[in-house]
Amino acid sequence: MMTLLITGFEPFGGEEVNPSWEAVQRVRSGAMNARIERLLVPTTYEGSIETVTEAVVRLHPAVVLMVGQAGGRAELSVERLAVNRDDALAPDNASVVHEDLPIVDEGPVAYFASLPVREIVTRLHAEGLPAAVSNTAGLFVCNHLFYGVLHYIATHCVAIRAGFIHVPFLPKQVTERPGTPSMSLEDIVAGLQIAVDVLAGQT
Ligand code: PCA
Repeated sequence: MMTLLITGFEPFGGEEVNPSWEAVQRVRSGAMNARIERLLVPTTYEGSIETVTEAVVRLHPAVVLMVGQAGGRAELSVERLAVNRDDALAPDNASVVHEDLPIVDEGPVAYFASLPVREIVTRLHAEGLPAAVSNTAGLFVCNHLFYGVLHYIATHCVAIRAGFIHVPFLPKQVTERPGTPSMSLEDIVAGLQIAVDVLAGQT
């Protein structure tokens, strides 16, 4: 039985919900041979990577799928790349701001996601969901976690595949933001479920 670890983030930036965690809680194990473990990650530079790597040590997952909110994006973004840089004006949930800092001193410039990003996007399109391969997960806590987990995997020589999907705001988050895109929780959950099914089917 393979374990798939799927993570979502706490609300941040004054929001009451984070669609990533709302959706992650509703994703089900897609295949008979797959077990899903769900994990809530703090939206902080400090501790977010460790929260996930501790769960990796405890659960020995074959796949780690991290999910975060990308307010303003209209589609499910399957991230291709994590870069070794924090640089955001926004404070994290511990009121910490990181301006132009490496995540890992002397670490590689970037890591590719080790998931079939193109195949996941193709499957999402086939099910009628707006989705795209994205080449930037931003330079805030999501990219920080994504890079940190890929670096952990690379430096600990563990055979784990890992990737990141950014999801849009929920409709209730944009009621007072005219023109800002959103996606229903139902569609976000359906999209994550497809990604999980692709990954469970491959391992
Ligand atoms: N999105 C933020 C951090 C937490 C989240 O859900 C980001 O894109 O960096």
